[in-house]
Amino acid sequence: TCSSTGSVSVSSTIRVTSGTYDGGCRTYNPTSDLGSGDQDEGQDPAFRVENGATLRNAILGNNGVDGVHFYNGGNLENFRWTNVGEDAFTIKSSGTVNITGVTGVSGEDKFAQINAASTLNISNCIVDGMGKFLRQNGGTTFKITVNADRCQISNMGEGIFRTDSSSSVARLTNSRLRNSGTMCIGSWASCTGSG
Ligand code: DGU
Ligand code: CA
Ligand code: CA
Ligand code: CA
Repeated sequence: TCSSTGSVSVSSTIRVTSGTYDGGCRTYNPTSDLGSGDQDEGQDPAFRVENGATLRNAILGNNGVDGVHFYNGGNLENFRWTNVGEDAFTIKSSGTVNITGVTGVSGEDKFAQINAASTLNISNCIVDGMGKFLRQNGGTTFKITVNADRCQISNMGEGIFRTDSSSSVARLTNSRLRNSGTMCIGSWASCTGSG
């Protein structure tokens, strides 16, 4: 996990469209141009990762705005949300998203928001203090597949995995849970996990 090596202000979304963007463990501070980090749904993300590209080694500062958006798959490694904003990350279009070595704290509602049929592999995560770990967009029935492994999840007001789709699948393995609410909420085809 990074110790901050300096800070950068972000007044428009940083797009990672190919290869690897290495943040050098700098702290990225969104300006109010992107949003205020509250529950407003109209905010922009700090980063947008696309087409299998990789974002690594960065800290999102105290204004979490709409976090990180993924289009057509992508990778996130060694990343910290200092203060999760509207949500921490969103899968906006189909693909496989691989996330490892991440910490996110102090959200109000969701850590992960899944808005398209996709596979999410997330490992070595620490998530503390928000409503839920993951939400498939309310009212949607496409299939998502979620594999969460070696995560530490604590202080979720509602729970861990929530969907309205009866074709979606989620599992949590090798993880530690404390005050993490209900494991599986909604109509999952399969949902398993324990601390
Ligand atoms: O359907 O799409 O909260 O991506 C309504 C909206 C809402 C999303 C979601 C998100 O569900 O804005 O953060
Ligand atoms: Ca939202
Ligand atoms: Ca959002
Ligand atoms: Ca917050």
